[in-house]
Amino acid sequence: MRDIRNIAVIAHVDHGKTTLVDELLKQSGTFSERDETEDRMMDSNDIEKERGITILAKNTAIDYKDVRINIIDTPGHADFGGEVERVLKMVDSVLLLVDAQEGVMPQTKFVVKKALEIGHRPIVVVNKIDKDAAEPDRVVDEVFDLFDQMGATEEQLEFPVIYAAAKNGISKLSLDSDNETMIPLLDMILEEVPEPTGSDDNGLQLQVFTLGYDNFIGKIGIARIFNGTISMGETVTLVKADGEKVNGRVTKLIGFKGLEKMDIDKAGHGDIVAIAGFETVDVGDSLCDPKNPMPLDPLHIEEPTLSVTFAVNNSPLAGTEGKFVTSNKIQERLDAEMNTNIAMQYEAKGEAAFEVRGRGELQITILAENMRREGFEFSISRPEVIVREIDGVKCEPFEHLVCDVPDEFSGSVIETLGKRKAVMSNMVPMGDGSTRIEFEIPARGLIGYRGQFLTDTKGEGVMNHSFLEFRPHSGSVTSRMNGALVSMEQGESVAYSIFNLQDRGIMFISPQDKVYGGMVIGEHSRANDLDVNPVKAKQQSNVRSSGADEAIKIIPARDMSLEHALEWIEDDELVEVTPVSIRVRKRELDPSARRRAEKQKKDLK
Ligand SMILES: Nc1nc2c(ncn2[C@@H]2O[C@H](COP(=O)(O)OP(=O)(O)OP(=O)(O)O)[C@@H](O)[C@H]2O)c(=O)[nH]1
Ligand SMILES: [Mg+2]
Repeated sequence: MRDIRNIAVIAHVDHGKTTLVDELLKQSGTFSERDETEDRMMDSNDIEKERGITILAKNTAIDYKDVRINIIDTPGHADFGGEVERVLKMVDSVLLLVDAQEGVMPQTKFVVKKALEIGHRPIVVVNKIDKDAAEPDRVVDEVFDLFDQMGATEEQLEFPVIYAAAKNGISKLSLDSDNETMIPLLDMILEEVPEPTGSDDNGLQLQVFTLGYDNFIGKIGIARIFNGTISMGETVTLVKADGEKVNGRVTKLIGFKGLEKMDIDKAGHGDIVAIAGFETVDVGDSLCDPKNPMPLDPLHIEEPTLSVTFAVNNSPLAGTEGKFVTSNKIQERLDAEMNTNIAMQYEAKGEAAFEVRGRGELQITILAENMRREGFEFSISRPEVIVREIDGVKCEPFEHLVCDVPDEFSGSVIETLGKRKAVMSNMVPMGDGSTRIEFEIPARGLIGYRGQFLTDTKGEGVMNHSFLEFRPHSGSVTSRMNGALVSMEQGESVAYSIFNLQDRGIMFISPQDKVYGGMVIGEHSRANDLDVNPVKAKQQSNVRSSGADEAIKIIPARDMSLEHALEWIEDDELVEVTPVSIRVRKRELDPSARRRAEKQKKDLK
């Protein structure tokens, strides 16, 4: 069988993984002259394209000097760390990208820890050396120190280094080289990445690391073959994580090259292929030789840290905008999600609600965003951290937070974070008028913080965080300072009322928006909630008004995106999500019930 190398590309968010894969695809001659190529080709789904981030790990393959190189591009955002964890076992080495200016960031630490644990010896790619403020030597030192802290072996500490400007298609072994291609990196992959172990002569052992779906052929498992061969039409044994075994026939065997998929007849150990014919296949399952089924260890993924409740929408506008609104439909959709995404979990809570657990707000928002695009309607509660009992002690997730802020704002950032129980662990001037401040903070303290951070730094700060560990519960943290403006009427909002209300705070609605009693239509400038009437029209009088007071000026409403709304809400509020709208509402729509609930809560304290 052919010569193979398997690698994953891992890094902190935006350090250039997908861009690097583009260049490897282009420069290995995978495309013909006529093929049109675009940027970040592997970011193929709509939300990935819109946001310019990778969400799902995806594999591709290139042929270079007669060697097949299978490459898995992974997401860098901390919320999708589960995707990275599960592919690390499928490869024999990793390309660890580090931005030549930003250096080691929270998610760099996370992916390095996981890669070293598995025993990989990473190839370190110092990327973006074209940046003016690049300091490649400093970054290599940082990476060395990080490996050392993470308990790297001697061999892992002697990692190969290569410098790159992926955007320009350049890689070089030393900074003074004038090479203008990716060839040095491609050669390094052939030299440094170990060949797959195992043999074609052994019984089949293959593990599924991601799932696909095709309308014609059904569920597809994308898998690495660790031992043996697999052929089209062959009967093999599917072994599930719980040990259950089912025999089935391979109805389709698919190979990868570049962005193409093609039918193949046979594949051998070390290769990555897609297989159809097993409707019950899940991530982590093995396919084995029916004569002697020896499944591979199930994939272990770190537990979720955050939960929210997805519930059937019961607002007065329920069912008017969505296609799928029932509890059954929502549950089916969540089942489908958890099948392919082993970093998420859900549990039914009563009749019409589901507690969905994930790694962070973005992961949960992306699921919700996908669902609304598919026509779902539902409500989401405020994210809560998952508390775990460890040795009899109540523990909560802590995060490592790195803030890069212009010097003049560092004081206010430290102060606000202090109230959220963050402890500063490091502070260094970055030389360009900004400071890098590192904190350890309970994940709870980060909920809803991003908006505040952007305000505190006039939009110039950059913050990044990544899961650290579970630690003993750290006491209460401050939450939203402002109350809500709550509608007391149902109907369509009127420009005249909004004009009169906008002195009271920041509006979330525009004239002619649908509103209902209990819906939150804005943020009050004070701490308490205020019931207001946004549907009241101007009193008609017989006296003709002078033209002047008709030209009222409406301040544009704050754009409540799903993310924004989720960050903003408190425990007594919900976000109503439909394919058309994102609305914020009180859990209790009825004002007197709301007051009673509030009073009860105060009495309990
Ligand atoms: N200056 C410079 N910019 C680069 C380079 N490589 C990538 N970029 C830019 O960095 C940004 C992020 O690139 P991506 O390839 O999407 O990064 P990524 O690591 O795949 O990001 P995630 O998948 O979201 O973690 C894009 O705007 C790229 O154009 C480089 O070598 N130099
Ligand atoms: Mg990417």
